[in-house]
Amino acid sequence: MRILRNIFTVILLLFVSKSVYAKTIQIDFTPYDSFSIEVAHIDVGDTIEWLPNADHNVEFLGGPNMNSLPEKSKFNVSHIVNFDLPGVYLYQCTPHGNMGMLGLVVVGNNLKNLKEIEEIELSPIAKSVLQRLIVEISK
Ligand SMILES: [Cu+2]
Repeated sequence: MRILRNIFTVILLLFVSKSVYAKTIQIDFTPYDSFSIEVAHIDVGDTIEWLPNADHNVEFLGGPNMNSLPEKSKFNVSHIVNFDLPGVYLYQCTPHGNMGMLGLVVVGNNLKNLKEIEEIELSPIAKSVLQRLIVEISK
């Protein structure tokens, strides 16, 4: 019986510690029409909160599951997304995406869909910003 209880305790601890260690990071907007963190590295299960802003928002263009991307944010409302799928996510600010206001989220250090992310159609300026951010991933 004691061994059963010990096993149960270990399972419980694993479960609790997973939720305790899940982090939330905040991303803000800079005065230069960019995201305060352009390449965010997070663990599976972590959450990102984009702070409310009147001029900028968050619109996902790609992720590990292209059929189910996080929803687009509204202006002036804090936007909270929990990332359960490992892989790379690309997002833009809707009004400033063409001028390269982009961000990447790398979940679980997993780059399996990076090729698909690189192939997403963007304006020429946004494309060069994306190339710069991809270089930053490996730094
Ligand atoms: Cu913007």
